[in-house]
Amino acid sequence: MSSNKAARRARFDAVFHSIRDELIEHWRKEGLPNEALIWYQKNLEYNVPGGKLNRGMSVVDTTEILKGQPLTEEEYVQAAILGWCVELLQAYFLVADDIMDASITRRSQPCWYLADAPAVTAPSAAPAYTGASITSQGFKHPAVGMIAINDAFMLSSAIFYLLKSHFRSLPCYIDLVELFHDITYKTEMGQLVDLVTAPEGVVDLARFSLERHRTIVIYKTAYYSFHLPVALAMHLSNIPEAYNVQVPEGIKNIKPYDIALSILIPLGEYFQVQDDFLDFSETPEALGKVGTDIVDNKCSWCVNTVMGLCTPEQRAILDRNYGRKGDLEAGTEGADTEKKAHGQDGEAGGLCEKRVKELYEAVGLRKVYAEYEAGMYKRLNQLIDTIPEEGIIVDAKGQKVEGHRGLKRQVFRSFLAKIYGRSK
Ligand code: DMA
Ligand code: MG
Ligand code: MG
Ligand code: MG
Repeated sequence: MSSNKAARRARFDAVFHSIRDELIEHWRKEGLPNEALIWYQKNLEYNVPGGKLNRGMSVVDTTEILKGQPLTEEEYVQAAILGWCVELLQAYFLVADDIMDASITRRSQPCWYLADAPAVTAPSAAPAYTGASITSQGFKHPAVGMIAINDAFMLSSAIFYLLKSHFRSLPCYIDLVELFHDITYKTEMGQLVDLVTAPEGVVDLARFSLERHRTIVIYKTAYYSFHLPVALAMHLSNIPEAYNVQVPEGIKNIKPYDIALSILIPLGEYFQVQDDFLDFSETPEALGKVGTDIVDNKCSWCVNTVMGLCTPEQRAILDRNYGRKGDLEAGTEGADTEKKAHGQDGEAGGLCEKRVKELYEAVGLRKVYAEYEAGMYKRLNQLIDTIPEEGIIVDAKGQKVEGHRGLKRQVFRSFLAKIYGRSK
């Protein structure tokens, strides 16, 4: 990490610490018991700050690009709080997603539902809450387990608490609240389509298609990962619903939120195709999570693409081995291979998964992916080139309107640069 990047991250992290303390302080004022405070703090610390933070920091970056000059301290903190709200939303989805996908690790640590429960049950060991970080007590605790379901809800509810406490007096408050509600709903729709397309134990590749894949990834990933951070920054920057902008051909009336959406959705689609490909191609060490898509019978970009490339013989191998734990051909599929399929040693699957991966290699999926990525990069850049570089708002006569900010091309360029060619 460059020192500039590390400094930006440290500044962003500092805002997390202050909102964490604010949330815990609220619980303390509610008079809740110490065990609950300790549990909630660990939930926040374990699930919210440990990722790449691309989504959260994009709110800050976008706000800065739209302003065209450094943010004041107050503007920075506002954008960073919204950024952490996006990270809280992401944490909420991931805690639930890992339970539903039967995942093992996330961000190089056990998934929250499998993690050691905070030390709140052993009275002599439970430390008094001091506001400091919780450190390991050096003994084995029971796992968090299904309390993780309520923990996920609380990560989501924290967003609305923070919006109210920091933004209630701003004109954009209701836009921010509605945006979080609408995008949450859309993401949940996507998660449902993802899950019903991949029923456990009912393997039927005929129900998959790249069209179904597209619906899944737009809803489960693109809206919250790409549209949400940019739309939040646009509302915070008081960008209106529609305005005139000077383009080389004259004056054009634009709808900035619709235009942003038209680029951010394909960007998000591309991002989830990367996630699907990395699930197959990367090691758990490099990725920080064990890939589960093949064993989980997921309608992934990989399986859909391979279905379009393989011979009837290869298709039969796929039909026999996709979505299965253990080794079907040796007759060991089922409950006793469960552990092997989702083992604790970082090994994701059994022989069925291995055969599917060999097939992916045999049809040259890596090369097809590289071509897809190059093509998508080109297409996205062409789309981005249609946005005015400066986006200066003008009236019907072409006179600059002061006090408002317009959309800028650099918002999208910077997003694409963050994800192009990623391997994590
Ligand atoms: C994740 O899809 C989508 C949401 C809304 C969390 P996924 O299951 O492919 O994600 P991951 O590979 O990170 O488990
Ligand atoms: Mg998952
Ligand atoms: Mg999932
Ligand atoms: Mg995935």
